[in-house]
Amino acid sequence: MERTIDEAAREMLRVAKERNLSTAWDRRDQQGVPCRFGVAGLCCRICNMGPCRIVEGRSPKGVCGADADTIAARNLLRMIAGGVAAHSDHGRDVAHTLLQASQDGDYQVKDPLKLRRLAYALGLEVAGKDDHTLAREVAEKALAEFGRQDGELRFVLRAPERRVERWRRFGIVPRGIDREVTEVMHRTTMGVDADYRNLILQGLRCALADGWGGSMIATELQDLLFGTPSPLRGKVNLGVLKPEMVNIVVHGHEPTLSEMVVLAAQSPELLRLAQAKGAKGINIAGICCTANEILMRHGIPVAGNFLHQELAVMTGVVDAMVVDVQCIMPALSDLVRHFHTVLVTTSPKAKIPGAEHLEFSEERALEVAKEIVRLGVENFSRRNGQVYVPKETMDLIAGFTAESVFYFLGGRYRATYRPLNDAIIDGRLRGVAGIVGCNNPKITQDFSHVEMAKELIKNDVLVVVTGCAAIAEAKAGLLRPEAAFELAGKGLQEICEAVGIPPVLHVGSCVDNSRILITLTNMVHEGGLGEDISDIPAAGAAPEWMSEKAVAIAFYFVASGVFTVLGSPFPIEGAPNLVRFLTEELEDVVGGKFAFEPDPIKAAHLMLEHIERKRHALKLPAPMYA
Ligand code: SF4
Ligand code: MSK
Repeated sequence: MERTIDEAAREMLRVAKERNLSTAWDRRDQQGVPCRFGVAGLCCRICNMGPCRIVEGRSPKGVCGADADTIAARNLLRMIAGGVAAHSDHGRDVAHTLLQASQDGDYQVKDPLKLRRLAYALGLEVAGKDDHTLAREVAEKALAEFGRQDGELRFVLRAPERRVERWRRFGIVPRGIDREVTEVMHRTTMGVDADYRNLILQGLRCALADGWGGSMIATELQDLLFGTPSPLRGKVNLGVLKPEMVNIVVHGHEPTLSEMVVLAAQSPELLRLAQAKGAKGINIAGICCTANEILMRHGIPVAGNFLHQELAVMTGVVDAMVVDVQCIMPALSDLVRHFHTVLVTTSPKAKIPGAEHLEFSEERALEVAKEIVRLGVENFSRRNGQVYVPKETMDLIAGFTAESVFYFLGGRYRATYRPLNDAIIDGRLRGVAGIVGCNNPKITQDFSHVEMAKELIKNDVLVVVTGCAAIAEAKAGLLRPEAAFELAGKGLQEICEAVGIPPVLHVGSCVDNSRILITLTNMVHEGGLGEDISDIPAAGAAPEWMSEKAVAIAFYFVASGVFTVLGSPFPIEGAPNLVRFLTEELEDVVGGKFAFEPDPIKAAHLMLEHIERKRHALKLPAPMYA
């Protein structure tokens, strides 16, 4: 199997081989054939009577009597809870930051209009309050959602009425974000819930507490604090690193830190210091979702996606890699020992042995960010001369949101979903699709993301992307408006040409998948495409997923009524009833279901078939350019 389709990554993998440096791909090979019990989901180690393994014919049940479906469902639920906890803890941190926002502080309200809209949606009295008073009230309301014991999460009520009714009917409206995570952990402990269907219902409720709770809080409050993105130009891939400049790579997830690093890098005092060290300036670049956050709002260049984190260090020009939380490989601390790079951890939640720890705090945000940037600048003169920076860069447009995409489609002064809905109704567009999620060294890097997107746009499906999928599409040039002429079907091409957008729209980081939920909801409200998200000709995919967060995302999309295809299955294949429930029967419950398909073209066709079925159910005409 080829390791990557990205030329820059190929070059760096050659460097790694020459210098005998280990990468995630090598360590993946060293793992050998994975444990078949782990792959099938048939290993349970939640109590000390075990660990138990289900072996057909020999031990069909664990010591307690739990069968394959129960064990695999419990394991899966714990993955969901892990993902929901990660996204939601991020959301909680942002709410804490919003509490600190003040007129003269490091954090201020950057989108007062959205603040008022959001305050209203949260049921707050808006009139007569200044921005910072209102921001504090919004932050307090948001924080209360985490510890809420009963009732329904506030943002859930933003979903179409039919959807909320369906969730109520099956008892899966999330009550409080922390409560749902806790309940998953309770139900999956020894001797509690043994019914795989009942377990999955709680998994759906917990995932909804992410998509319509923690992640949505993160996205919305980040927009308040750092500004709601709007379309802008940027660049991607390892060629954005500049040998003649101090390079500081920010990696992780929370813009609370990276926004301050971006600001600190503009400080005249640090720029002078950089010059004194012989550098031509300070270059900030991002990896993973932190990259997406600062790209979306400032056009800061992106060095790469998940599997680029080690490759960036190997260029020899990264003076500091600054990380906060999530998707940070502990391998980085071994790797930086071969280079002058300083690895800086900043969160008390994520320390890595061997890294320099400089704790970030919202109270001293800019001050700490300056200390971090100074570390990088000081380090510039310690470069040891072994430098290899690939030339590859690619232009892109990012910064689309539930608000801005359709502002564009509706023309400059008509923020409306009408043109999008009409394009689907008259068959110019077949529908919409979301491609999200990670890289995974088990799969050729970026291959599935890119091939799937090309197949969908060729068939007149407008594609939205987030997270590392978005960076993959960007590296392949699909986020350029020109890609529409090169690769899109005639209908999509006409739309892209009329409004000057790419055929693949970057809508943000992993927590920004909540923007897709709002987009789908707005499409329902605009009218003509049914009364629920599950009526829309739409589908989702995570072709290269690896993180528990991707499991949570996949579950909240399915729970919201979206047919979702994963490039590799959940670890449940040894549990046939559970597989059938998730891939067939679940559609009767929530209107969405899963499919597992490793071939990205076949997966795209599963999505297209689903879109066609939905068009048929809505009695829409055949696609205009079929
Ligand atoms: Fe084994 Fe049951 Fe304990 Fe799991 S909960 S380890 S199946 S005894
Ligand atoms: S960063 S969760 S590898 S998309 Fe959001 Fe990328 Fe997946 Fe992390």
